[in-house]
Amino acid sequence: MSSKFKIALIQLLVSSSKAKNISHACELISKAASTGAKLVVLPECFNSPYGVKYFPEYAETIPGETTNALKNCAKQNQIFLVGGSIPERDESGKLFNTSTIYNPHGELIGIFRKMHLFDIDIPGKITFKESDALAPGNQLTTFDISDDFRVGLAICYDVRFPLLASLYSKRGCHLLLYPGAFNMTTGPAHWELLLRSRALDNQMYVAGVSPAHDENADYKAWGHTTLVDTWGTIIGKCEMNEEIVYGEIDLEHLKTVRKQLPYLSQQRHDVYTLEEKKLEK
Ligand SMILES: *[C@@H]1O[C@H](CO)[C@@H](O)[C@H](O)[C@H]1NC(C)=O
Ligand SMILES: *[C@@H]1O[C@H](CO)[C@@H](O)[C@H](O)[C@H]1NC(C)=O
Ligand SMILES: CC(=O)N[C@H]1CO[C@H](CO)[C@@H](O)[C@@H]1O
Repeated sequence: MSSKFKIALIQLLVSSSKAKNISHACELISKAASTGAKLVVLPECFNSPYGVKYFPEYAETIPGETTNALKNCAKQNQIFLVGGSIPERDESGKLFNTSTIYNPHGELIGIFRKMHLFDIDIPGKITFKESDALAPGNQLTTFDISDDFRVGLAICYDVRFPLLASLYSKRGCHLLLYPGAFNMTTGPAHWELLLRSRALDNQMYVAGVSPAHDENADYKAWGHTTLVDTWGTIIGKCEMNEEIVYGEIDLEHLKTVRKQLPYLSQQRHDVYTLEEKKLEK
C-alpha cells in the first residue's frame, strides 16, 4: 500500500443559511475529491454562524439534516470525511460541539465532542461562555484510514492542551486534525505556533481547519487553514478567503523524522507518565 495520502482541508465560507451552506460544503468536497484527495476535512461550525446564541437554533441530532448530507457526500465521492463541527443536541437536550467522521462507504465511524470549552469574561471587552450553552465531550476519537495510518481529532481550543495531543500520540496517531475558528487576535498570535508545536511535540502531521473570514459575521475568523508536517514545516496554507488547502501525508517521511530525532521513544516514563482515564460519555 502506498505511504502517501492526499488530503484536502476546506476553508469554507459560512453564512446563516444552513441548507445553502450544507450544499455548498458538498460541492467543495466533491471538487476536492475529484483531484484525488482521500481524506477531506471541513472547518469548525461549518453549518451555523459561530456564537453561543446561535447554537440552540442551529443544533440538530445525529443523524440529522447535516449528517445525512455528509454521509451521502462521503459515499458519492468515496472518501473519508471529517465533518468539522456542528452544534449537536442529544436525546436529553444537551448541546455539544461535535465533529462526525465518515468512511468511503458513507458510514458514520466516529464522533468527537469538543473536550475543552472556552469561557472568557473580561468586563467591558469580551464575554464568551461556551459552557453556558454547551457540554464537554469526555473521550478521545481516532479512526484508521489504513492499517498503518491513524488519525486523531480534536476541536479548536483543544489545540491549547498539549497533554491531549500527547495522548493521541500515545494512541499511535500519525495525523491530528483540529477544526477550529481562532479570532483576529488569537489567530495571528497563536494559531500557527500552536499547530506547529503540537506537530513537533508529537512528531505527527497536524492540520488546523478554519472557516473563511467573513467581514459581515459577528465572529470574524482568522482563517489560515494550515497543514504542518512531522518536522514542523508548513506544507499547506491559505489566507482568509474561501479556499481548499491540499497536502500530502507521507508516512515514510514521518518514520524517517522519528528515526532522525527519536525523542518520542526516549521519554522518561520512569520519571513521569501520562495516563488516559476512561470516563462515561
Ligand atoms: C464550538 O465551539 C466554539 C468555541 O470554541 C464555538 O464558538 C463554536 O461555535 C462551537 N461550534 C459548534 C458547532 O458548536
Ligand atoms: C479574540 O479572543 C481573545 C481571547 O478571548 C480576546 O482577548 C480578543 O479580544 C478577541 N479578539 C477579537 C478581535 O475579538
Ligand atoms: C459556505 C456557504 O454556503 N456559504 C454560503 C452559505 O450560504 C451563503 C448564502 O446564504 C452563501 O453566501 C455562502 O457563500
